[in-house]
Amino acid sequence: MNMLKKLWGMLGEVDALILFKPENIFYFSNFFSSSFMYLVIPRDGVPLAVVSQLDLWAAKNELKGFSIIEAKSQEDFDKCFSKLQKDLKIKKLGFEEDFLTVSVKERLEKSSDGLNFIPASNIIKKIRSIKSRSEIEKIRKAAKIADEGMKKAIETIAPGVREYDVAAEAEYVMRKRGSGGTSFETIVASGYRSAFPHASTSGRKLVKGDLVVIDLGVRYKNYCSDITRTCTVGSPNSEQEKLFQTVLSAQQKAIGIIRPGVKGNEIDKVARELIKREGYGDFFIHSFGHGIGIEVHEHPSISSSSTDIIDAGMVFTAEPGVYLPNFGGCRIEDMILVRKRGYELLTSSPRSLH
Ligand SMILES: [Mn+2]
Repeated sequence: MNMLKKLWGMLGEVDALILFKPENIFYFSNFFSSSFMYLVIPRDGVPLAVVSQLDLWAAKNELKGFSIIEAKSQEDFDKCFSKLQKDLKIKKLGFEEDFLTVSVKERLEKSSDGLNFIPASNIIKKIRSIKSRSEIEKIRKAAKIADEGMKKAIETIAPGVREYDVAAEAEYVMRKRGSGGTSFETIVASGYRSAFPHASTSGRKLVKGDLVVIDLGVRYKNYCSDITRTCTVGSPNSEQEKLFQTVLSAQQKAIGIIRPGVKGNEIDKVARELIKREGYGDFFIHSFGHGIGIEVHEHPSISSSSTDIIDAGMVFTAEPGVYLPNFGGCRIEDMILVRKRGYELLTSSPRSLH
């Protein structure tokens, strides 16, 4: 496994890695479980999965290349770890410092002897941020399904239609196209509510002249998509047009500089400066974008403080937004795949207000 080679190259002296986070387990094993389990991946030798009875048959069928150990109780999980530490002579254990709860860490400490815990989360994040060809195909499909949902959402917009009608129509179409569920709660935010960057979807009825922000995404084979469009109900007025053109130019100009070697904060800065010049500087209150993959938000970060270095194979969103209280908001979000020379857009819904 290519990613394991990368992992050991970056993990230094670590003897083994223990993983509890479902998304990390999936990345290294192709097995997704929401119930408690862990993987122990030794630097040398066969990796192991300790699973509950609930996951036993699924794991035996799907967890290729792993030794499967069943644990029947919490004590069992701990005893297994104790035995593995001895058998594999683990002295330095890589672990997920950004995920493990205090109580699980205490259990590991209790059931082990002379063990050093080495933080490994940042290394795993970096490895996961460079997508393989097969991951890119799944993300591409997730993005296509989201495009179809967006098309339906925009078609549904009309005076008198409720926000959750729009969300329901989009989600139905996406399910029919193979979505495994939404990657986050679909946002349809209209009128004054469009100025809330993380608005939920309500029963508000659309009114002629409203700005409507639609933000949606799906999971396809455990990979996420995320896209946002902003529309008006009926024709836009000149202020709405100016707001929209500013956000769109900021997005396009910033996307234009994407290539390997650029830093997250350099991309963010291009969009932020353009928005500031147009007088909306105080109202772009979130980062320009975020990595996306097995999780809807992952490495890298495209924000004003991010020194993450962009590289080929990364997938992230480009989503500037401006939110004017009592007027409305506008966000435009697309998914970008970084190529050796430049980038490719994975989402393709038309960008227009009406
Ligand atoms: Mn997003």
